[in-house]
Amino acid sequence: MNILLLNMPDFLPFIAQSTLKAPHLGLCSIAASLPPGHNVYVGDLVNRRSSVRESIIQAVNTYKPHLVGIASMTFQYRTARKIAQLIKNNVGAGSPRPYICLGGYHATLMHQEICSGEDGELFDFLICGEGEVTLRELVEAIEVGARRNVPLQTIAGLSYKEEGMWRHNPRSPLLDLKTLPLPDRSRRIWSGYTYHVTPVDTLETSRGCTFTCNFCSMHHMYSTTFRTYEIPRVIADIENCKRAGAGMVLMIDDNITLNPRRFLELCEAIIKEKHNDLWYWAQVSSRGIASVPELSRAMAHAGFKIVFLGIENVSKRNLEQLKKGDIVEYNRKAIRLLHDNKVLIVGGMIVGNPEDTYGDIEENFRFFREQGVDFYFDQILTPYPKTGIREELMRQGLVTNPDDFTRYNGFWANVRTKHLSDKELEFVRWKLHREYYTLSDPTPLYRELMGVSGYAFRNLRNVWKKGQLLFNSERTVFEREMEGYRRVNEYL
Ligand code: B12
Ligand code: SF4
Repeated sequence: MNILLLNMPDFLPFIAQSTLKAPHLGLCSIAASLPPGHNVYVGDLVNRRSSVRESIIQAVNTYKPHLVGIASMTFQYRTARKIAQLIKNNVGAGSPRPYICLGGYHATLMHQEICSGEDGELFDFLICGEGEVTLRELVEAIEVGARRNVPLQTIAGLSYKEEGMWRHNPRSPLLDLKTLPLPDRSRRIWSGYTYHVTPVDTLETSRGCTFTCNFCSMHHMYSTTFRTYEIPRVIADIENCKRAGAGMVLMIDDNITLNPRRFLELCEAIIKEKHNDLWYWAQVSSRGIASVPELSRAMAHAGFKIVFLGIENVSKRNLEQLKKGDIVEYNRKAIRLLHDNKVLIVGGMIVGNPEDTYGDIEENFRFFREQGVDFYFDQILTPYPKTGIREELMRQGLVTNPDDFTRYNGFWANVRTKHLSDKELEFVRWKLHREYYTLSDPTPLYRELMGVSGYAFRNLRNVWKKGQLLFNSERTVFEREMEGYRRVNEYL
């Protein structure tokens, strides 16, 4: 049987399409778990953004899939449904239409809603939660030729149609990670995954997180659990990334610092096995970094040059609202420890909390500047489906866009605060980002590490951005920029 697994191309509008093209790991993990004897092809559309339609048509005509699996986050779902439609209507004339199966975050959160509406016509199957075992069982059930006849109702995590009606089987228990084979990266049909020009790959060392931040979609996937891979398995996967040509590896765990001692052990193993010739990136928590001071040093030696640090907010009231706990002091300590060891920081900031005024939002930018955070990843609080914060904001009448999920990526405002409209929130975030980050001097660590060329590049951009304001009002420049971003993820 031929199986084509596709990941959606949609990306964050403000990140230039060429900056980061990181491959989807879940599909390679699923590919490795499928029964032997099938032809499995993984097509990640992140590096086909300029030719999505042609690439799909070509892939379907070349590989003639019997089953197409589509992976989609919530904001990518519009593209996912268009691709399902394209395959259903146009492709493979003369050969039987492939089964189409949707998986990933949006399917997991919204399978009931998708199947009960018109979109139920677009898909043959939906899979909730982890896909490795459920898709394997589905493939066995529909295997062409072999006719093994596994009844669909026994496949945990599967939604399927019976006599035209959708049925939703109970979710499967969380997988024992020890049973999962290493991801199979050799199944990728397109190459060219890069961070700027460096070849990049992804790997995971754990799944899940035991915290309960109420803006996070994690809990519907893994509940509040934390499962880890054995360290030798992670090292073997790093070797596979190297073999696949990676110069940089993104460790895509939700919270790799949940057990900081284990992360320390992993860094030591990377050093011992001499894999610290790669660049690594991870999402880290300030609590984890601050609680084991020697961790930052080990990370630096292991090759972590840059990390994403969930700083989120400087206001205790907002942190409380986000169910994040009081992490302000941890944030300060973590920034210092990472910088002492010359690890650059992308700071995550969430603005647009119910009580936020202009001044509250500016306080966050000021904090980032004072603390010397190197890059700002400022997002607007997003009411992702089925999250606690969505319910809370809906109850308070603060969700201004409950339905158009294409805008659910942290960049657009889908909420208002008690003091700022959604439009104003977008403007305030844009204005402060320019003032405090884009137009500011690079941090001392950035200058030291990036040398004259990095510094000059940032300054050139700053001069250009300042120049725009000589002839136009701030509002005009803002509107123009946003107009450009609106079209970024329109592919089909
Ligand atoms: C790594 C990551 C990123 C990386 C992506 C790099 C990359 N190419 O992998 C970066 C930092 C760029 C990123 C950005 C964003 N991310 Co992100 N990201 C993650 C993270 C931490 C891990 C994803 C991952 O690879 N997991 C490991 C693999 C093995 O699991 P998986 O992808 O879930 O796949 C499994 C199942 O979902 C399922 N499955 C998946 N696809 C399919 C398809 C089929 C056919 C089947 C059957 C099954 C199936 O089976 C897989 C194996 O078990 C998740 C949180 C999480 N743990 O999932 C958030 C997460 C996916 N991101 C999220 C969001 C919102 C974003 C952003 C929109 C904004 C933001 N806040 O950062 C941007 C969007 C940019 C983009 N297009 O990628 C949300 C999605 C919420 C939602 N409702 O859609 C999550 C869940 C974070 C959260 N805590 O809420 N992200
Ligand atoms: S710490 Fe991160 S992964 Fe864990 S619940 Fe909070 S936002 Fe989600």
